[in-house]
Amino acid sequence: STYVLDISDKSSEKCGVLNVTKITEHGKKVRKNWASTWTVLQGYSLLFAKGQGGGTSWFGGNHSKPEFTVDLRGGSVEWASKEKSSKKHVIELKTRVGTELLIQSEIDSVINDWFRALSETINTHAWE
Ligand code: I3S
Repeated sequence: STYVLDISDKSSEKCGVLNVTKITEHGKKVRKNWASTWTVLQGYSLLFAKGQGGGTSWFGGNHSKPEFTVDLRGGSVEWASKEKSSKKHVIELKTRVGTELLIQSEIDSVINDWFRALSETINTHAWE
């Protein structure tokens, strides 16, 4: 794909480095693979780009190539139960097409801000 996300775009609502893993794809359980991931919330899209060396390298440039995009429309977000992960501060994001992701940060304020932003996006947009 030649699509390049311009992270300096003023329409970017939120971005940062989070720990992310997919746990379900198209309704099927997949093996966890936690990775430090550059994450951008843009409108109702959540874009992920895996960073090298902990993710900070993405801050250096203005462009990163999204590796994975999630459409938040019709999805849901909640705090993950202890059964889903032994980590603390874990958000469980479910999409309409049956993808489930866990999103985590060790930093309370960071993950709380993301929880708020994702909830607002999911609850604010009107879906057909
Ligand atoms: O839900 P699980 O299977 O306990 O998740 C853990 C495993 O994915 C583990 O990897 P391997 O089983 O491939 O070695 C990860 O290292 C852990 O981080 C996973 O658990 P947490 O509780 O960290 O999400």
